[in-house]
Amino acid sequence: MLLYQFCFIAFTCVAFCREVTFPPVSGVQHALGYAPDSTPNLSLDLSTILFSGLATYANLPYVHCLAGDDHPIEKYDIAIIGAPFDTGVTARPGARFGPGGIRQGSRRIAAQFSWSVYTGRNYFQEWAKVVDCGDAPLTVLDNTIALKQLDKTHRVISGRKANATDYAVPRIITLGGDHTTTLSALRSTYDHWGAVSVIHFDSHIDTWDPAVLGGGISHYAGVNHGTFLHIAHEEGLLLNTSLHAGIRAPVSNPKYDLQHDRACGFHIVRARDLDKLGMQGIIEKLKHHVAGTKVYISVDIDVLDPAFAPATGTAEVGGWTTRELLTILDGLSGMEVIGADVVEVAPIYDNPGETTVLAAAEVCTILTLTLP
Ligand SMILES: *[C@@H]1O[C@H](CO)[C@@H](O)[C@H](O)[C@H]1NC(C)=O
Ligand SMILES: *[C@@H]1O[C@H](CO)[C@@H](O)[C@H](O)[C@H]1NC(C)=O
Ligand SMILES: *[C@@H]1O[C@H](CO)[C@@H](O)[C@H](O)[C@H]1NC(C)=O
Ligand SMILES: [Mn+2]
Repeated sequence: MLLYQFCFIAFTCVAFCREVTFPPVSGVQHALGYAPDSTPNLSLDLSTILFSGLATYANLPYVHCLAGDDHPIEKYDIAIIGAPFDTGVTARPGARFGPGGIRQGSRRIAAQFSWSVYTGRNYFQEWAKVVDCGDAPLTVLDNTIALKQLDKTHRVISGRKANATDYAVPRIITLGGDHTTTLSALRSTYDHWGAVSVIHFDSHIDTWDPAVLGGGISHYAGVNHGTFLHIAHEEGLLLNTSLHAGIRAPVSNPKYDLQHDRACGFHIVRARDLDKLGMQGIIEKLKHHVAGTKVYISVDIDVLDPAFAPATGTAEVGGWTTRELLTILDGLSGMEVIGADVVEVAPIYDNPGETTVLAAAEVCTILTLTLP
């Protein structure tokens, strides 16, 4: 009897179950990029699907920018390069995984879907060909060698002919990495463009004299994420029209540190100055201060409050919100920006919602547009 019932149920199911057809996954994803008046192509064409394959920044094409001379590669105008280096950090390590984290945070960003509702512009479809060059190969065991490898990475990537004719050489946006990595970028911009004004978004001044921060231990220890701007000044890479934005971390010696900061060519806009000046006031102050000079924009993600960017090496409370930073960065377009970075992203401290890497990915998108 039992056997009979079982056979009956099995038979009726074969005979009467609905045939459920799920739409092919490629069809659903294709529809994201379709014009409103066309019908999605539900074939199984897998060749043009977004959000799959390996993660490049913003689904941009990967180019092996560090290939040897015998290996011809596509031309580009703006190169994204990861700098997985975090042994110059003075607190929490982990920014060596920053480039991968920022790419993960950018999975939903794509050229075909990037028209800004604020500016009406598409960060990836203007004059420039933007590509992701992957990460620089940096040894994790020797800072001196790693920074020389990063210097050379910048030389090779910026040493090629740009795709567009207006600019002779490509420009670079670095994904850090701790802030020490900005030193290599500034050496490279100096080679092509001379000394620059740095607009340095950070909660810390990062101009500490190596004699104060690390150099008392060894010369080697004096090259770190809190001294790189001192070293850049010493090497003559900076104009005295540089400034910090978002500063709030305490200093170790108010007289010496701040005087020294001015001697390195910096003016300070503090985090709470935003409360008085408003965002437009901050934008005008930054633009006015660097007017007429070539500009490098460096964004330490710790400029944001830890509520918006917990995943960083030296978090400081009382910072700007993500929206405030994005508005200020949008306001900086139109200057002559010759390079940029977003650094100090240490994904291990991020939350399950990926708050920090999402913010860093969006910052990088706007930086792409500030390069005119
Ligand atoms: C749909 O894509 C397939 C594979 O690329 C192509 O052969 C076919 O012509 C496309 N159909 C339409 C209506 O565009
Ligand atoms: C790159 O250069 C080629 C040849 O000049 C041009 O056709 C193409 O539009 C350029 N690409 C971009 C994205 O500017
Ligand atoms: C900045 O440098 C310029 C040119 O070298 C010089 O004329 C000017 O006095 C300097 N300004 C400050 C504040 O040091
Ligand atoms: Mn910093």
